[in-house]
Amino acid sequence: MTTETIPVPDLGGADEVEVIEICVAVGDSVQAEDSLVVLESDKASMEIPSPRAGRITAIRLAVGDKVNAGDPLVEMAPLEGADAGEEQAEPPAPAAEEQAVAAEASTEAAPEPAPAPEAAGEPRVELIRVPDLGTSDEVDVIEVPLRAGDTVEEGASLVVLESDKASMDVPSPMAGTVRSIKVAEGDRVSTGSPLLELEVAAAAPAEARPESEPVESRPAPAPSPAPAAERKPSSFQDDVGPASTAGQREAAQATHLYAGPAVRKLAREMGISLEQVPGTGPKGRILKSDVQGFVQEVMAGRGVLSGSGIPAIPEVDFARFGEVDVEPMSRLHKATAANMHRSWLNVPHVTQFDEADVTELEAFRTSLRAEAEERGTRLTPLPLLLKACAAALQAHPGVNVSLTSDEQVVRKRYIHIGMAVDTPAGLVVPVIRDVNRKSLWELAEEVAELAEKARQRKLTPNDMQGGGFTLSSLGALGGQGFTPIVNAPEVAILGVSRLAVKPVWDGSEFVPRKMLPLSLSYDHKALNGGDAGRFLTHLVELLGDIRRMLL
Ligand code: CAO
Repeated sequence: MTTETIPVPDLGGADEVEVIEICVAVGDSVQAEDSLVVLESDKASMEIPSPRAGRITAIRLAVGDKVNAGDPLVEMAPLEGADAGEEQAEPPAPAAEEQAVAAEASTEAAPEPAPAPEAAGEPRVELIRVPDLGTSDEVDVIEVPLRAGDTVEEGASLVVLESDKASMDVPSPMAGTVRSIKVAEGDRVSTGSPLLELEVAAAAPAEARPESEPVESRPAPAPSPAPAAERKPSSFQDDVGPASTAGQREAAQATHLYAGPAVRKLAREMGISLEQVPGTGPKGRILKSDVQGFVQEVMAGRGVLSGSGIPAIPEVDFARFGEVDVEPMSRLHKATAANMHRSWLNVPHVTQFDEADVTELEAFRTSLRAEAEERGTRLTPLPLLLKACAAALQAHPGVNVSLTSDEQVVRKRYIHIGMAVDTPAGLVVPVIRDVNRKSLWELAEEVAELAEKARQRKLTPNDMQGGGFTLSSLGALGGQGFTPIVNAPEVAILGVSRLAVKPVWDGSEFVPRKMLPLSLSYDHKALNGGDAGRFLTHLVELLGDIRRMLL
């Protein structure tokens, strides 16, 4: 079997052009004109079509390589059998300039030879035309970033043109001020079409050229190397991200992600997936300003969170609907919001509900009221709940764990429980250590002490670290149940709502019982429903009969 090396074609003078996508794999059968790779300079990107049909036997470059004309691209063997039947007549090799990946120098728009200045030192107006596109086809104007009066540097993008195969920035051949713009987005232009008039300072280098001397004509860029009709219609290459497999490309194409090469390059440099960036250009095209705006939103903490792909909530001018007061969020509010959001996005939450019959527990607690007063403390349900949670965690150590990013399970031998405290400044979660080793009175004192410290904003970072489980009691406020957010990296949190006297069937009659609503939210990455269910059922049993804590 004879194989042939297919080289990188003439790139119109561009060198060191980056490979951004390889469209074929070893073993693939390709037809003439099928795309082999996509190359991209800072000004244009372009599919390199196969010059003939064949089967790929080796790929000689990789994504990220910088290549030059003549570098080996792929090895190809002739097609055999049925595949060979599909082979079409070999198309004429595209002209060198038709295959060009535009380099900055080679894509310069062509200025009209200038009329003689009326007086030395006066500015002159250059009519800038579409440069040689290497094809007689018309291409779309997809972006006109300038307005009359804008100043441009030499090399700045004047317009972005796009064919069905590629898009390219047309850089300005010289510095100047835009006098008028001759095209609009959506227009179709071809080589030589007027683009804009540029007022050029008298001292501009172009003026030094003899009037009759045409602007140097370099090998032309080719947004459309061959008439569209001759090419396979599937590709819209420049408008999809550099996906590496056919499946990814199809998926990307399905999303109709429109962006020019400079925009894609900018996004890549900033580590942004264009799929996250809402496009404001025609057909939803993503503009440079969209990428920049997106970065600003993220930096300001308003935009999409890292890689989540969640579209940002649009900013609303609430004052349009009535009087409003606006004040900055406090640091605590911001920290709580960030923690909640992080946990909400990272933790697959499940919440399980139950009710504990705390009739006896409440009777016991009430019986201790006088003693509590003597001790100068208050015995709310919370210390008893802490005690019961500690016993349940001891019996179900799988709930007292954290997962690490390198897929380890950290089992904690200590039982430290966080307690959500509602303060005027916001929510804080001080941690009570070694709950299992402390008496009810010690816990009651510590709860009161930490709650007071929290309200006076005197908690230290150390007071709020090291928890393995959290208790969030809204019982004093009311409510029948809620779904607390796991305080990651912990994996479970117990929500406690207001106890209510309810009729409970005891087997022969309904009896009034004090029922305490509980909701256990857990991280389904760490716990399964069975683990969480066993833990909550055990906790309900302990609260129903605190003598069981002695077992
Ligand atoms: N059902 C009925 N009454 C309850 C109750 C419940 N589940 N839990 C507490 N109570 C009662 C207490 O017994 C107390 O009554 P007495 O004054 O008659 O003793 C009263 O409600 C007030 O209790 P408290 O709130 O002062 O004390 P606590 O120990 O129950 O809670 C603390 C302490 C710090 C946890 C609590 O004040 C608090 O800040 N809770 C809010 C937690 C929170 O915001 N969670 C949500 C976080 S996620 O957004």
